[in-house]
Amino acid sequence: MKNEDVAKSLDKTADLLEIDGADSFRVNSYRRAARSVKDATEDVFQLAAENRLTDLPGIGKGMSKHIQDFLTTGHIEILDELEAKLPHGLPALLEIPGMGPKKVALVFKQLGVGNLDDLKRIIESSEMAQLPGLGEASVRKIAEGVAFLESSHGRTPLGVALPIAEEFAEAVRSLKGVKRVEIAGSLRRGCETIGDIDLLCEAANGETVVDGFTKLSAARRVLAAGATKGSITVQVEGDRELQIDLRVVEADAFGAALQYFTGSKEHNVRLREKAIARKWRLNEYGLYDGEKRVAGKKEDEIYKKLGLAWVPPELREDRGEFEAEGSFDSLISLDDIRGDLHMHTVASDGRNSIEEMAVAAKARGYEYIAICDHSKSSVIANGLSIERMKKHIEDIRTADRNVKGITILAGCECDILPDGSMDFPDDILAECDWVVASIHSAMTAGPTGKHGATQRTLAAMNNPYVCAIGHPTGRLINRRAAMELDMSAVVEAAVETKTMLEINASWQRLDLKDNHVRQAIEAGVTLVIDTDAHHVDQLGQMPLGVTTARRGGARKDQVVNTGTLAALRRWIAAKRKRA
Ligand code: DGT
Ligand code: CA
Ligand code: CA
Ligand code: ZN
Repeated sequence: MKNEDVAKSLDKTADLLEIDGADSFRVNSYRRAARSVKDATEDVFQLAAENRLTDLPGIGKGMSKHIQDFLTTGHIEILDELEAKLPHGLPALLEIPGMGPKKVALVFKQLGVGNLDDLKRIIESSEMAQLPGLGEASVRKIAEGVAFLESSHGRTPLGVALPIAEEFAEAVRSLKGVKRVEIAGSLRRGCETIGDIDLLCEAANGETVVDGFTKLSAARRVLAAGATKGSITVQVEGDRELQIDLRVVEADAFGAALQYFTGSKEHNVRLREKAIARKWRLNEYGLYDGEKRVAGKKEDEIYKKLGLAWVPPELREDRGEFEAEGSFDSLISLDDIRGDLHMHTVASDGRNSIEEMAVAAKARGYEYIAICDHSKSSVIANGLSIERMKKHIEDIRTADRNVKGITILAGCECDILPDGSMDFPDDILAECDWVVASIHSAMTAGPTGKHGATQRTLAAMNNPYVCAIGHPTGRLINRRAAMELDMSAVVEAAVETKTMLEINASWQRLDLKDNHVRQAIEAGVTLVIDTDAHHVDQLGQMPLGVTTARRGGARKDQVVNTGTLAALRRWIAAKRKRA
């Protein structure tokens, strides 16, 4: 059990208490405790063993007892009571975008809604819109939320699936007789969500390898176990299960199998047509001229023999990769990244200090970073007032002098307000080296209705101090749909105003997404790939952003943080001078 598990149970208790109608003081005490446990740098087990749980902020004697109980028995009494009392389908309703505990409580108490099916029925009828405080607009939003949830159902975000896949690949690698393991499927292509994990291994003793695979302790259920293929499930995100397929192949077919099982299906169909055009055959065992295997051992040979350049997995979607001229050598890669220009510190809602972030970034080999804490309107994220921001800029300057070997830029993530103005006045922004502007509020409605988000974004880009737009569409993978944004207008204005667009590499966001990346670079936009790290560990999310950029076909020279600090400064100065 980890801090995360404890925090989840405390959060769930808060949710159910709120649905049950408990007073907000009590609800908040559980929420605060959950956050405190999640943010704790020490293991709760350790803290509990030393009777130090109450050292954590927001955890008093009573709460510490609940946590102790949970650690020893796996139960929190009050949570058990709530679960026994309330319908089992209620917590799932909280997953629906637009449904908070208050609304769940309302439909439960007034209309007896106890699960998703009940809710769908009630949405169809007119009853729901008549409830006090709901109305047609919010019912429509909830209906959209249900549809959104169902469309994403069963797919796991890339950032969740990848570490699981790597862990299992490593476990299979250590099984007897295994020569080589690769991740294939949508995961190798870097898709933003994953249906199942596909692993491929080279070994001669298929049956024993599959047997070892199905007996790994993290396996929850075994779906299939044969001589060359095994399927298991693992638990992810609460109660959901994620499938992992393992296929065992011989060395001579490994490249062909890797190509085949990487997909996509659409890409493979096109590739097979190329083989057929030469009167050859292509399958997961190799490329054949009659009975003769002309390629199979190595993946790139298959492409080469068909007269093609090897296609990076991220581009195998039949979105123009067969029509592309020349090789894909200039596609951006992780090694090209020289800095990270969006991260938070304890000054707003981050967990580490400026120095800690800088030292961690330096350890990753970066030459520069920008500290971008929240501006004053982001109240829940502890946004900085003007006075605090002034002091923060000084602190960043001091840290920059103290930490050698990396440049720390003074930046901010400034809110774009509902009317399109910036949350900080220009004179504060002018003191920053780098400004990311983001929308965090009023995401569904703006002053001009449907185009609110577009107008706000365009207004922000017109500010000479705004260097980049942060997470431009505001979507959260599987959780919240993108804002209604006229992306053509945004990319056009980005070029016109010399404003960069961010690929936010945070696993929940990946925003811009792949097809928007393509649209942006085709229009001539310069991109910046940032982690938006709130903790030193999250600096490690950069590969997800780079993968997204690769899926959009971005070259190194189209991403500003592959360049030198001097080039970055020139870019910023050029925009300021235009104004
Ligand atoms: P997913 O799991 O839904 O995120 O997507 P994939 O692409 O990983 O799909 P999956 O796991 O069903 O199959 C892995 C790869 O195997 C797929 O990308 C291409 C290949 N494959 C599977 N079934 C077929 C098929 O019927 N025809 C062809 N050409 N390829 C297939
Ligand atoms: Ca798959
Ligand atoms: Ca599969
Ligand atoms: Zn941020």
